Amino acid sequence: MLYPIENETRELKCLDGLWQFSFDHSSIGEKEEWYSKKIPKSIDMAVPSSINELLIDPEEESYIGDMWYQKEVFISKDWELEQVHLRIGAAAYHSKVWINNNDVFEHHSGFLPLDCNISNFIKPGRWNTITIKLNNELSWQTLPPGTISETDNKKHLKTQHDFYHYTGLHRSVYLYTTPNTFIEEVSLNTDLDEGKGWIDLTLSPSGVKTADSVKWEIQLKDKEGKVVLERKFPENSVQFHLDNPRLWSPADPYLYELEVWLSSSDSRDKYSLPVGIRSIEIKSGELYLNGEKMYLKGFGKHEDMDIKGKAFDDALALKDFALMKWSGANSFRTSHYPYAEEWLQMADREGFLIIDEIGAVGMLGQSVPAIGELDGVFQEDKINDLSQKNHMKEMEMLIRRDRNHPSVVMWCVANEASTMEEKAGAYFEPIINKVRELDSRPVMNVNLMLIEPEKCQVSKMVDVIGLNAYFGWYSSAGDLNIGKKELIEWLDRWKKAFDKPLMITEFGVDTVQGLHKLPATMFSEEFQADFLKMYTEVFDTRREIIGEHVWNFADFMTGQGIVRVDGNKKGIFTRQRQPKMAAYKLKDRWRERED
Ligand code: BDP
Repeated sequence: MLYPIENETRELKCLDGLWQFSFDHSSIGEKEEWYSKKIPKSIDMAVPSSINELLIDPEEESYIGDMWYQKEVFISKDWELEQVHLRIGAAAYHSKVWINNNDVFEHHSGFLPLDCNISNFIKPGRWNTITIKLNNELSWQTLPPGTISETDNKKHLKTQHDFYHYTGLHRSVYLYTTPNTFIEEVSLNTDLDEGKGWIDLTLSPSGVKTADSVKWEIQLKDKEGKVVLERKFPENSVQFHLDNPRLWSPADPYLYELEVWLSSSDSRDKYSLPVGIRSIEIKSGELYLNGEKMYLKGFGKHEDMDIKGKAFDDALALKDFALMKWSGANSFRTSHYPYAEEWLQMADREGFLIIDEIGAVGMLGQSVPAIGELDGVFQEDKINDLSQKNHMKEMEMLIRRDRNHPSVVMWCVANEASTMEEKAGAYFEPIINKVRELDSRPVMNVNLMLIEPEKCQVSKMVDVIGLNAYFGWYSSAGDLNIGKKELIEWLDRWKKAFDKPLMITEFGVDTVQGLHKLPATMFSEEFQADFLKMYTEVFDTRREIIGEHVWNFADFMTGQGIVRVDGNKKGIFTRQRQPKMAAYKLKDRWRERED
Protein backbone atom coordinates (compact mmCIF):
# COMPACT_ATOMS: atom_id res chain seq x y z
CA MET A 1 0.00 0.00 0.00
CA LEU A 2 2.12 2.85 -1.29
CA TYR A 3 1.89 6.44 -0.07
CA PRO A 4 0.59 8.64 -2.92
CA ILE A 5 3.28 10.70 -4.67
CA GLU A 6 3.74 12.77 -7.81
CA ASN A 7 6.61 12.52 -10.28
CA GLU A 8 7.25 12.23 -14.03
CA THR A 9 4.76 9.32 -14.35
CA ARG A 10 2.19 10.14 -11.64
CA GLU A 11 0.00 13.15 -10.86
CA LEU A 12 -1.47 14.03 -7.49
CA LYS A 13 -4.43 16.21 -6.57
CA CYS A 14 -5.17 16.99 -2.93
CA LEU A 15 -8.87 17.29 -2.07
CA ASP A 16 -8.39 18.78 1.41
CA GLY A 17 -10.43 21.84 2.34
CA LEU A 18 -14.14 22.31 2.76
CA TRP A 19 -16.56 19.51 1.87
CA GLN A 20 -20.35 19.40 2.23
CA PHE A 21 -21.51 17.41 5.26
CA SER A 22 -24.93 16.09 6.41
CA PHE A 23 -26.16 14.02 9.31
CA ASP A 24 -28.34 11.03 8.41
CA HIS A 25 -30.10 10.40 11.74
CA SER A 26 -32.50 7.77 10.42
CA SER A 27 -30.05 6.10 7.99
CA ILE A 28 -32.20 6.89 4.98
CA GLY A 29 -29.46 8.32 2.78
CA GLU A 30 -28.76 5.17 0.79
CA LYS A 31 -32.45 4.43 0.23
CA GLU A 32 -33.01 8.02 -0.93
CA GLU A 33 -29.87 7.84 -3.08
CA TRP A 34 -28.18 10.92 -1.60
CA TYR A 35 -25.14 10.12 -3.73
CA SER A 36 -27.14 10.96 -6.84
CA LYS A 37 -27.89 14.55 -5.79
CA LYS A 38 -26.73 17.27 -3.44
CA ILE A 39 -26.77 15.81 0.08
CA PRO A 40 -29.64 17.49 2.03
CA LYS A 41 -29.30 20.18 4.71
CA SER A 42 -25.57 20.18 4.30
CA ILE A 43 -23.07 22.35 6.15
CA ASP A 44 -19.41 23.09 5.48
CA MET A 45 -17.02 20.60 7.03
CA ALA A 46 -13.23 20.78 7.08
CA VAL A 47 -11.21 17.86 5.73
CA PRO A 48 -9.13 16.68 7.48
CA SER A 49 -10.84 17.28 10.83
CA SER A 50 -12.79 15.63 13.62
CA ILE A 51 -16.40 16.80 13.40
CA ASN A 52 -16.75 16.68 17.19
CA GLU A 53 -14.30 19.54 17.70
CA LEU A 54 -16.16 21.80 15.28
CA LEU A 55 -19.79 21.34 16.31
CA ILE A 56 -21.30 23.26 19.21
CA ASP A 57 -24.64 21.47 19.66
CA PRO A 58 -24.02 18.65 22.21
CA GLU A 59 -26.30 16.28 20.26
CA GLU A 60 -24.17 16.76 17.16
CA GLU A 61 -20.86 16.73 19.00
CA SER A 62 -21.56 13.27 20.41
CA TYR A 63 -23.45 11.99 17.34
CA ILE A 64 -23.34 8.28 16.62
CA GLY A 65 -24.65 6.94 13.30
CA ASP A 66 -24.49 7.70 9.58
CA MET A 67 -23.21 10.91 8.08
CA TRP A 68 -22.34 12.03 4.55
CA TYR A 69 -19.52 13.97 2.92
CA GLN A 70 -19.66 15.29 -0.63
CA LYS A 71 -17.34 17.23 -2.94
CA GLU A 72 -17.40 18.31 -6.57
CA VAL A 73 -14.03 17.78 -8.22
CA PHE A 74 -12.88 18.77 -11.68
CA ILE A 75 -10.95 15.97 -13.34
CA SER A 76 -8.62 16.97 -16.13
CA LYS A 77 -9.16 15.64 -19.65
CA ASP A 78 -5.51 14.54 -19.56
CA TRP A 79 -6.43 11.86 -17.06
CA GLU A 80 -8.47 9.98 -19.67
CA LEU A 81 -5.54 7.77 -20.59
CA GLU A 82 -4.40 7.19 -17.00
CA GLN A 83 -5.50 4.99 -14.12
CA VAL A 84 -7.08 7.23 -11.48
CA HIS A 85 -7.05 6.28 -7.80
CA LEU A 86 -8.77 7.70 -4.73
CA ARG A 87 -6.89 7.64 -1.44
CA ILE A 88 -8.37 8.60 1.94
CA GLY A 89 -5.75 8.50 4.70
CA ALA A 90 -8.31 7.67 7.40
CA ALA A 91 -12.09 7.73 7.60
CA ALA A 92 -13.28 6.98 11.12
CA TYR A 93 -14.76 4.35 11.16
CA HIS A 94 -16.74 2.77 8.28
CA SER A 95 -16.98 4.31 4.86
CA LYS A 96 -18.73 3.72 1.58
CA VAL A 97 -17.77 5.69 -1.52
CA TRP A 98 -19.75 6.71 -4.60
CA ILE A 99 -18.30 8.43 -7.65
CA ASN A 100 -20.98 10.06 -9.84
CA ASN A 101 -23.74 7.70 -8.77
CA ASN A 102 -21.55 4.60 -8.89
CA ASP A 103 -21.12 2.56 -5.77
CA VAL A 104 -17.34 2.11 -5.74
CA PHE A 105 -15.86 0.86 -2.49
CA GLU A 106 -16.49 -0.01 1.14
CA HIS A 107 -13.87 0.17 3.86
CA HIS A 108 -13.90 -0.85 7.51
CA SER A 109 -10.99 0.59 9.44
CA GLY A 110 -10.90 3.92 11.22
CA PHE A 111 -7.13 4.31 11.11
CA LEU A 112 -5.86 2.72 7.91
CA PRO A 113 -6.14 4.13 4.40
CA LEU A 114 -8.77 3.46 1.80
CA ASP A 115 -7.20 3.22 -1.64
CA CYS A 116 -9.26 2.31 -4.71
CA ASN A 117 -9.06 2.53 -8.47
CA ILE A 118 -11.88 4.77 -9.72
CA SER A 119 -10.91 4.95 -13.41
CA ASN A 120 -14.09 3.25 -14.59
CA PHE A 121 -16.35 5.70 -12.78
CA ILE A 122 -14.93 9.14 -13.54
CA LYS A 123 -15.70 11.59 -16.34
CA PRO A 124 -12.42 13.27 -17.42
CA GLY A 125 -12.74 16.86 -18.60
CA ARG A 126 -15.82 17.43 -16.39
CA TRP A 127 -16.95 18.01 -12.83
CA ASN A 128 -17.29 14.77 -10.85
CA THR A 129 -19.05 14.14 -7.54
CA ILE A 130 -17.42 12.21 -4.76
CA THR A 131 -19.85 11.14 -2.01
CA ILE A 132 -18.83 9.29 1.12
CA LYS A 133 -21.15 7.76 3.69
CA LEU A 134 -19.39 7.56 7.04
CA ASN A 135 -20.55 5.65 10.08
CA ASN A 136 -18.91 5.76 13.51
CA GLU A 137 -20.57 2.84 15.28
CA LEU A 138 -18.40 0.24 16.99
CA SER A 139 -19.19 -3.34 17.92
CA TRP A 140 -17.39 -6.28 19.48
CA GLN A 141 -16.11 -7.05 15.98
CA THR A 142 -14.44 -3.69 15.28
CA LEU A 143 -11.04 -2.31 16.26
CA PRO A 144 -11.43 -0.84 18.81
CA PRO A 145 -14.53 -2.60 20.12
CA GLY A 146 -17.57 -0.81 21.53
CA THR A 147 -21.32 -1.34 21.99
CA ILE A 148 -24.30 0.71 20.89
CA SER A 149 -27.53 1.32 22.79
CA GLU A 150 -30.49 3.48 21.81
CA THR A 151 -32.75 5.77 23.85
CA ASP A 152 -35.28 8.26 22.44
CA ASN A 153 -34.06 7.53 18.91
CA LYS A 154 -30.54 8.53 19.82
CA LYS A 155 -27.64 6.12 19.62
CA HIS A 156 -25.09 5.96 22.43
CA LEU A 157 -21.68 4.36 22.25
CA LYS A 158 -20.01 2.62 25.15
CA THR A 159 -16.32 1.82 24.86
CA GLN A 160 -13.66 0.35 27.11
CA HIS A 161 -10.86 2.57 25.89
CA ASP A 162 -9.69 5.81 27.42
CA PHE A 163 -9.66 8.29 24.56
CA TYR A 164 -12.35 10.39 22.91
CA HIS A 165 -14.29 8.76 20.09
CA TYR A 166 -13.43 11.31 17.42
CA THR A 167 -15.19 10.98 14.07
CA GLY A 168 -14.51 12.27 10.58
CA LEU A 169 -12.19 12.20 7.60
CA HIS A 170 -9.08 12.49 9.76
CA ARG A 171 -6.39 12.47 7.11
CA SER A 172 -5.86 13.93 3.66
CA VAL A 173 -7.88 12.85 0.65
CA TYR A 174 -6.06 12.52 -2.68
CA LEU A 175 -6.69 11.60 -6.26
CA TYR A 176 -3.59 10.29 -8.00
CA THR A 177 -2.85 8.85 -11.38
CA THR A 178 -0.67 6.02 -12.56
CA PRO A 179 0.04 4.61 -16.02
CA ASN A 180 -2.07 1.58 -17.01
CA THR A 181 0.63 -0.81 -15.93
CA PHE A 182 1.86 0.47 -12.62
CA ILE A 183 3.83 -0.29 -9.47
CA GLU A 184 1.31 -1.41 -6.90
CA GLU A 185 3.56 -2.49 -4.05
CA VAL A 186 7.19 -2.10 -3.08
CA SER A 187 8.16 -4.05 -0.03
CA LEU A 188 11.64 -3.94 1.37
CA ASN A 189 13.49 -5.38 4.27
CA THR A 190 17.03 -4.49 5.29
CA ASP A 191 19.61 -6.41 7.31
CA LEU A 192 23.33 -6.36 8.04
CA ASP A 193 25.89 -9.06 7.63
CA GLU A 194 29.62 -8.59 8.10
CA GLY A 195 29.72 -4.95 7.10
CA LYS A 196 27.33 -5.42 4.20
CA GLY A 197 23.85 -3.89 4.09
CA TRP A 198 21.36 -6.32 2.56
CA ILE A 199 18.13 -5.22 0.94
CA ASP A 200 15.37 -7.68 0.08
CA LEU A 201 12.98 -6.17 -2.37
CA THR A 202 9.60 -7.50 -3.48
CA LEU A 203 7.77 -5.62 -6.20
CA SER A 204 4.20 -6.04 -7.41
CA PRO A 205 3.01 -4.74 -10.75
CA SER A 206 -0.65 -4.12 -11.53
CA GLY A 207 -2.49 -3.99 -14.84
CA VAL A 208 -0.04 -6.24 -16.69
CA LYS A 209 -1.66 -7.57 -19.87
CA THR A 210 -1.48 -11.29 -20.40
CA ALA A 211 1.39 -12.17 -22.70
CA ASP A 212 3.13 -8.93 -21.77
CA SER A 213 6.35 -9.08 -19.85
CA VAL A 214 7.54 -6.40 -17.47
CA LYS A 215 11.01 -5.17 -16.71
CA TRP A 216 12.18 -3.61 -13.45
CA GLU A 217 14.98 -1.12 -12.98
CA ILE A 218 16.15 0.20 -9.65
CA GLN A 219 18.60 2.85 -8.58
CA LEU A 220 19.70 3.50 -5.03
CA LYS A 221 20.95 7.05 -4.54
CA ASP A 222 22.74 8.59 -1.59
CA LYS A 223 21.76 11.93 -0.05
CA GLU A 224 23.77 13.84 -2.65
CA GLY A 225 21.90 12.08 -5.45
CA LYS A 226 24.86 9.88 -6.42
CA VAL A 227 23.83 6.44 -7.70
CA VAL A 228 25.38 3.83 -5.40
CA LEU A 229 23.66 0.81 -6.90
CA GLU A 230 21.82 0.00 -10.10
CA ARG A 231 20.03 -3.15 -11.26
CA LYS A 232 17.77 -4.31 -14.09
CA PHE A 233 15.81 -7.55 -13.73
CA PRO A 234 12.61 -9.25 -14.87
CA GLU A 235 11.64 -11.04 -11.59
CA ASN A 236 9.39 -9.48 -8.98
CA SER A 237 11.84 -9.97 -6.18
CA VAL A 238 15.52 -9.38 -5.80
CA GLN A 239 18.15 -9.25 -3.09
CA PHE A 240 21.20 -7.02 -3.25
CA HIS A 241 23.81 -5.62 -0.94
CA LEU A 242 25.85 -2.51 -0.38
CA ASP A 243 29.39 -2.67 1.01
CA ASN A 244 29.93 -0.45 4.04
CA PRO A 245 26.58 1.36 3.86
CA ARG A 246 25.86 4.41 6.00
CA LEU A 247 23.44 2.93 8.51
CA TRP A 248 20.18 4.42 9.76
CA SER A 249 19.96 5.04 13.53
CA PRO A 250 18.50 7.66 15.90
CA ALA A 251 21.98 9.24 16.12
CA ASP A 252 22.31 9.38 12.32
CA PRO A 253 18.98 8.83 10.55
CA TYR A 254 20.59 8.50 7.14
CA LEU A 255 18.20 7.84 4.28
CA TYR A 256 19.03 6.66 0.79
CA GLU A 257 16.50 7.13 -1.99
CA LEU A 258 15.28 4.09 -3.91
CA GLU A 259 13.91 4.71 -7.40
CA VAL A 260 11.94 1.90 -8.95
CA TRP A 261 10.98 1.87 -12.64
CA LEU A 262 8.51 -0.55 -14.18
CA SER A 263 8.44 -0.89 -17.96
CA SER A 264 5.83 -2.77 -19.94
CA SER A 265 5.11 -2.79 -23.67
CA ASP A 266 3.03 0.40 -23.54
CA SER A 267 4.02 2.33 -20.42
CA ARG A 268 6.60 3.18 -17.82
CA ASP A 269 5.91 3.90 -14.15
CA LYS A 270 8.19 5.23 -11.43
CA TYR A 271 7.96 5.16 -7.64
CA SER A 272 10.57 6.52 -5.21
CA LEU A 273 10.89 6.04 -1.50
CA PRO A 274 13.42 6.72 1.25
CA VAL A 275 15.35 3.72 2.53
CA GLY A 276 17.11 3.44 5.88
CA ILE A 277 19.49 0.52 6.11
CA ARG A 278 19.44 -0.99 9.58
CA SER A 279 18.95 -4.23 11.46
CA ILE A 280 16.73 -4.83 14.46
CA GLU A 281 16.72 -7.92 16.65
CA ILE A 282 16.09 -9.31 20.08
CA LYS A 283 19.20 -11.16 21.23
CA SER A 284 19.93 -12.63 24.67
CA GLY A 285 16.88 -10.87 26.04
CA GLU A 286 17.86 -7.43 24.77
CA LEU A 287 17.04 -5.13 21.86
CA TYR A 288 19.76 -4.51 19.29
CA LEU A 289 19.79 -1.92 16.53
CA ASN A 290 22.62 -2.42 14.02
CA GLY A 291 24.21 -4.85 16.45
CA GLU A 292 24.25 -2.31 19.27
CA LYS A 293 22.20 -2.53 22.44
CA MET A 294 19.33 -0.08 22.53
CA TYR A 295 17.27 1.20 25.45
CA LEU A 296 13.94 2.74 24.42
CA LYS A 297 13.20 6.10 26.05
CA GLY A 298 10.03 7.92 25.19
CA PHE A 299 6.28 8.01 25.31
CA GLY A 300 2.95 6.47 24.64
CA LYS A 301 1.22 9.12 22.54
CA HIS A 302 -2.12 9.95 21.02
CA GLU A 303 -3.20 11.73 17.88
CA ASP A 304 -5.01 14.46 19.78
CA MET A 305 -5.36 18.22 19.91
CA ASP A 306 -8.15 20.69 20.56
CA ILE A 307 -9.91 21.99 17.42
CA LYS A 308 -8.01 19.36 15.39
CA GLY A 309 -9.22 16.28 17.30
CA LYS A 310 -7.58 13.33 15.61
CA ALA A 311 -6.93 15.10 12.32
CA PHE A 312 -3.34 14.93 11.13
CA ASP A 313 -1.59 18.28 11.17
CA ASP A 314 2.00 18.85 10.00
CA ALA A 315 2.57 21.76 12.39
CA LEU A 316 1.45 19.74 15.41
CA ALA A 317 3.54 16.73 14.41
CA LEU A 318 6.65 18.90 13.93
CA LYS A 319 6.12 20.46 17.36
CA ASP A 320 5.72 17.02 18.97
CA PHE A 321 8.94 15.79 17.40
CA ALA A 322 10.76 18.93 18.58
CA LEU A 323 9.53 18.36 22.14
CA MET A 324 10.37 14.66 22.09
CA LYS A 325 13.87 15.50 20.88
CA TRP A 326 14.26 18.15 23.55
CA SER A 327 13.28 15.60 26.20
CA GLY A 328 15.98 13.18 25.04
CA ALA A 329 13.45 10.56 23.90
CA ASN A 330 14.40 8.16 21.12
CA SER A 331 11.09 6.36 20.59
CA PHE A 332 7.32 6.27 20.94
CA ARG A 333 4.39 3.89 20.65
CA THR A 334 1.47 4.62 18.34
CA SER A 335 -0.90 3.93 21.22
CA HIS A 336 -3.61 2.78 20.59
CA TYR A 337 -4.08 2.65 16.80
CA PRO A 338 -2.16 3.20 13.55
CA TYR A 339 -1.15 6.86 13.22
CA ALA A 340 -1.07 8.84 9.99
CA GLU A 341 1.80 7.61 7.83
CA GLU A 342 3.24 11.13 7.93
CA TRP A 343 4.25 10.46 11.58
CA LEU A 344 6.34 7.53 10.39
CA GLN A 345 7.89 9.53 7.56
CA MET A 346 8.94 12.20 10.06
CA ALA A 347 10.26 9.55 12.46
CA ASP A 348 12.37 8.13 9.60
CA ARG A 349 13.87 11.58 9.03
CA GLU A 350 14.20 12.56 12.70
CA GLY A 351 15.56 9.22 13.89
CA PHE A 352 12.84 7.90 16.19
CA LEU A 353 12.02 4.26 16.85
CA ILE A 354 8.36 3.32 16.71
CA ILE A 355 6.35 0.56 18.29
CA ASP A 356 3.54 0.32 15.75
CA GLU A 357 0.24 -0.63 17.39
CA ILE A 358 -3.05 -1.79 15.91
CA GLY A 359 -6.42 -0.48 17.18
CA ALA A 360 -7.02 -3.50 19.42
CA VAL A 361 -7.64 -1.63 22.66
CA GLY A 362 -10.40 -2.27 25.18
CA MET A 363 -10.81 -6.01 24.60
CA LEU A 364 -11.93 -6.14 28.20
CA GLY A 365 -15.10 -6.54 30.22
CA GLN A 366 -17.37 -3.52 30.12
CA SER A 367 -17.18 -2.66 33.80
CA VAL A 368 -13.63 -3.08 34.90
CA PRO A 369 -13.09 -1.48 38.26
CA ALA A 370 -9.58 -0.15 38.88
CA ILE A 371 -8.86 -3.32 40.83
CA GLY A 372 -11.13 -6.32 40.62
CA GLU A 373 -12.47 -9.07 38.43
CA LEU A 374 -12.39 -8.81 34.64
CA ASP A 375 -15.50 -9.86 32.72
CA GLY A 376 -14.92 -12.51 30.08
CA VAL A 377 -14.85 -11.22 26.49
CA PHE A 378 -13.29 -13.92 24.32
CA GLN A 379 -16.59 -15.67 23.70
CA GLU A 380 -19.09 -16.24 20.91
CA ASP A 381 -21.27 -13.15 21.55
CA LYS A 382 -18.35 -10.76 22.08
CA ILE A 383 -14.80 -11.06 20.72
CA ASN A 384 -15.38 -13.96 18.35
CA ASP A 385 -14.14 -15.45 15.08
CA LEU A 386 -15.26 -12.43 13.08
CA SER A 387 -13.39 -10.09 15.47
CA GLN A 388 -10.31 -12.24 14.95
CA LYS A 389 -10.71 -12.12 11.17
CA ASN A 390 -10.99 -8.32 11.23
CA HIS A 391 -8.07 -8.00 13.63
CA MET A 392 -5.91 -10.11 11.34
CA LYS A 393 -7.00 -8.13 8.28
CA GLU A 394 -6.13 -4.79 9.90
CA MET A 395 -2.79 -6.15 11.13
CA GLU A 396 -2.02 -7.15 7.55
CA MET A 397 -3.03 -3.72 6.22
CA LEU A 398 -0.85 -2.06 8.87
CA ILE A 399 2.19 -4.13 7.96
CA ARG A 400 1.63 -3.54 4.24
CA ARG A 401 1.41 0.22 4.86
CA ASP A 402 4.31 0.58 7.31
CA ARG A 403 6.92 -2.10 6.67
CA ASN A 404 9.22 0.08 4.56
CA HIS A 405 9.81 2.56 7.39
CA PRO A 406 13.15 2.10 9.16
CA SER A 407 11.64 3.84 12.21
CA VAL A 408 9.20 0.97 12.80
CA VAL A 409 10.99 -1.54 15.02
CA MET A 410 8.18 -3.59 16.54
CA TRP A 411 4.56 -4.59 15.91
CA CYS A 412 2.13 -4.44 18.80
CA VAL A 413 -0.90 -6.71 18.45
CA ALA A 414 -3.04 -5.31 21.29
CA ASN A 415 -3.19 -3.08 24.33
CA GLU A 416 -4.59 -4.48 27.57
CA ALA A 417 -6.67 -7.33 26.23
CA SER A 418 -8.11 -9.77 28.70
CA THR A 419 -5.24 -12.21 28.15
CA MET A 420 -5.83 -14.31 31.26
CA GLU A 421 -8.89 -15.86 29.63
CA GLU A 422 -8.28 -19.34 28.37
CA LYS A 423 -9.59 -18.52 24.89
CA ALA A 424 -7.28 -15.51 24.51
CA GLY A 425 -4.46 -17.87 23.45
CA ALA A 426 -6.45 -19.37 20.57
CA TYR A 427 -7.58 -15.88 19.56
CA PHE A 428 -4.09 -14.35 19.37
CA GLU A 429 -2.07 -17.28 18.04
CA PRO A 430 -3.11 -17.01 14.37
CA ILE A 431 -2.81 -13.22 14.49
CA ILE A 432 0.75 -13.38 15.80
CA ASN A 433 1.61 -16.14 13.30
CA LYS A 434 0.30 -13.95 10.49
CA VAL A 435 2.45 -11.04 11.61
CA ARG A 436 5.52 -13.29 11.62
CA GLU A 437 4.66 -14.61 8.18
CA LEU A 438 4.50 -11.06 6.80
CA ASP A 439 7.49 -9.48 8.52
CA SER A 440 10.55 -10.26 10.61
CA ARG A 441 10.30 -7.47 13.21
CA PRO A 442 9.80 -8.40 16.89
CA VAL A 443 6.19 -8.74 18.07
CA MET A 444 4.78 -7.36 21.31
CA ASN A 445 1.55 -7.46 23.28
CA VAL A 446 0.81 -4.94 26.04
CA ASN A 447 -0.56 -6.13 29.39
CA LEU A 448 -2.87 -4.46 31.86
CA MET A 449 -1.61 -4.34 35.46
CA LEU A 450 -4.44 -6.64 36.55
CA ILE A 451 -2.99 -9.46 34.46
CA GLU A 452 -1.38 -12.15 36.54
CA PRO A 453 1.72 -13.23 34.64
CA GLU A 454 1.31 -16.90 35.49
CA LYS A 455 -2.13 -16.90 33.88
CA CYS A 456 -1.32 -14.88 30.74
CA GLN A 457 -2.09 -16.92 27.62
CA VAL A 458 -0.34 -14.67 25.11
CA SER A 459 3.07 -13.68 26.49
CA LYS A 460 4.62 -17.01 25.54
CA MET A 461 3.95 -16.19 21.86
CA VAL A 462 5.57 -12.75 21.67
CA ASP A 463 9.18 -11.53 21.60
CA VAL A 464 8.69 -8.60 23.96
CA ILE A 465 6.20 -8.31 26.82
CA GLY A 466 4.71 -4.83 27.15
CA LEU A 467 3.64 -3.80 30.67
CA ASN A 468 1.41 -0.93 31.79
CA ALA A 469 2.13 -0.18 35.45
CA TYR A 470 0.23 2.20 37.71
CA PHE A 471 1.10 0.95 41.23
CA GLY A 472 0.89 3.94 43.55
CA TRP A 473 -1.86 5.40 41.38
CA TYR A 474 -4.64 2.92 40.49
CA SER A 475 -3.53 0.69 43.40
CA SER A 476 -2.28 2.04 46.74
CA ALA A 477 -3.25 5.47 45.45
CA GLY A 478 -0.82 8.15 46.56
CA ASP A 479 1.54 5.79 48.41
CA LEU A 480 4.78 5.44 46.48
CA ASN A 481 6.41 3.19 49.08
CA ILE A 482 3.75 0.50 48.80
CA GLY A 483 3.47 1.21 45.07
CA LYS A 484 7.17 0.46 44.73
CA LYS A 485 6.83 -2.89 46.51
CA GLU A 486 3.88 -3.84 44.31
CA LEU A 487 5.77 -2.85 41.18
CA ILE A 488 8.84 -4.88 42.11
CA GLU A 489 6.74 -7.89 43.02
CA TRP A 490 4.85 -7.72 39.70
CA LEU A 491 8.05 -7.36 37.66
CA ASP A 492 9.60 -10.31 39.55
CA ARG A 493 6.58 -12.44 38.64
CA TRP A 494 6.81 -11.55 34.94
CA LYS A 495 10.50 -12.34 34.88
CA LYS A 496 9.95 -15.67 36.59
CA ALA A 497 6.99 -16.64 34.40
CA PHE A 498 8.59 -15.91 30.99
CA ASP A 499 12.19 -14.74 31.18
CA LYS A 500 11.64 -12.47 28.16
CA PRO A 501 12.47 -8.81 27.56
CA LEU A 502 10.03 -6.47 29.25
CA MET A 503 9.09 -3.10 27.78
CA ILE A 504 7.41 -0.68 30.19
CA THR A 505 4.83 0.68 27.79
CA GLU A 506 2.98 2.86 30.30
CA PHE A 507 3.63 4.41 33.70
CA GLY A 508 2.30 7.78 34.79
CA VAL A 509 -0.18 9.78 36.84
CA ASP A 510 -2.79 12.48 36.22
CA THR A 511 -1.22 15.84 36.92
CA VAL A 512 -2.81 19.27 36.94
CA GLN A 513 -0.41 21.82 35.53
CA GLY A 514 0.33 24.47 38.14
CA LEU A 515 -0.81 22.40 41.13
CA HIS A 516 2.08 22.31 43.61
CA LYS A 517 2.11 20.38 46.89
CA LEU A 518 4.69 19.85 49.62
CA PRO A 519 4.66 17.08 50.65
CA ALA A 520 3.78 15.80 47.19
CA THR A 521 0.24 14.49 46.82
CA MET A 522 -1.72 13.05 43.93
CA PHE A 523 -2.41 15.32 40.94
CA SER A 524 0.43 17.72 41.85
CA GLU A 525 3.42 18.30 39.60
CA GLU A 526 5.69 17.15 42.44
CA PHE A 527 3.86 13.80 42.71
CA GLN A 528 4.25 13.15 38.97
CA ALA A 529 7.98 13.85 39.23
CA ASP A 530 8.36 11.62 42.32
CA PHE A 531 6.33 8.81 40.74
CA LEU A 532 8.47 8.77 37.58
CA LYS A 533 11.67 8.96 39.66
CA MET A 534 10.66 5.99 41.80
CA TYR A 535 9.72 3.92 38.72
CA THR A 536 12.84 4.73 36.73
CA GLU A 537 15.06 3.91 39.72
CA VAL A 538 13.45 0.47 39.82
CA PHE A 539 13.92 0.04 36.04
CA ASP A 540 17.62 0.84 36.35
CA THR A 541 18.14 -2.21 38.56
CA ARG A 542 16.56 -4.65 36.10
CA ARG A 543 18.39 -5.97 33.05
CA GLU A 544 15.26 -7.50 31.50
CA ILE A 545 13.72 -4.05 30.95
CA ILE A 546 14.51 -2.89 27.43
CA GLY A 547 12.81 0.48 27.59
CA GLU A 548 10.50 2.94 29.31
CA HIS A 549 7.61 4.83 27.73
CA VAL A 550 5.92 7.35 29.98
CA TRP A 551 2.14 7.62 29.81
CA ASN A 552 1.51 10.06 28.20
CA PHE A 553 3.40 12.52 26.03
CA ALA A 554 0.62 15.12 26.39
CA ASP A 555 -2.76 15.48 28.09
CA PHE A 556 -5.52 14.19 25.82
CA MET A 557 -9.29 14.19 25.48
CA THR A 558 -11.39 11.28 26.71
CA GLY A 559 -15.11 10.60 26.94
CA GLN A 560 -16.92 12.16 29.88
CA GLY A 561 -16.79 10.25 33.18
CA ILE A 562 -16.23 10.67 36.88
CA VAL A 563 -12.50 9.90 36.75
CA ARG A 564 -11.63 12.40 34.05
CA VAL A 565 -11.71 16.18 34.42
CA ASP A 566 -11.62 17.54 30.86
CA GLY A 567 -9.70 14.49 29.68
CA ASN A 568 -6.70 12.46 30.81
CA LYS A 569 -4.06 14.60 32.46
CA LYS A 570 -1.15 12.15 32.53
CA GLY A 571 0.77 14.22 29.99
CA ILE A 572 4.32 15.32 30.59
CA PHE A 573 3.20 18.21 28.44
CA THR A 574 -0.21 19.85 28.57
CA ARG A 575 -2.59 19.43 25.67
CA GLN A 576 -1.20 22.74 24.34
CA ARG A 577 2.30 21.23 24.54
CA GLN A 578 3.66 23.21 27.51
CA PRO A 579 5.94 21.32 29.94
CA LYS A 580 5.01 20.19 33.42
CA MET A 581 7.80 19.93 36.01
CA ALA A 582 8.44 16.24 35.27
CA ALA A 583 9.40 17.09 31.68
CA TYR A 584 12.61 18.72 32.92
CA LYS A 585 13.41 15.73 35.16
CA LEU A 586 12.93 13.30 32.29
CA LYS A 587 15.07 15.46 30.05
CA ASP A 588 17.91 15.31 32.59
CA ARG A 589 17.58 11.54 32.86
CA TRP A 590 17.19 10.71 29.19
CA ARG A 591 19.80 13.07 27.84
CA GLU A 592 22.34 11.52 30.18
CA ARG A 593 21.71 7.97 29.01
CA GLU A 594 23.83 7.28 25.96
CA ASP A 595 21.98 4.16 24.77
C1 BDP B 1 -4.09 2.33 30.58
C2 BDP B 1 -4.53 2.44 29.12
C3 BDP B 1 -4.51 3.88 28.61
C4 BDP B 1 -5.14 4.79 29.64
C5 BDP B 1 -4.34 4.70 30.92
C6 BDP B 1 -4.87 5.65 32.00
O1 BDP B 1 -3.73 1.62 28.29
O2 BDP B 1 -5.17 3.95 27.39
O3 BDP B 1 -5.24 6.10 29.19
O4 BDP B 1 -4.45 3.39 31.40
O5 BDP B 1 -5.71 5.22 32.78
O6 BDP B 1 -4.71 1.28 31.19
O7 BDP B 1 -4.45 6.79 32.04
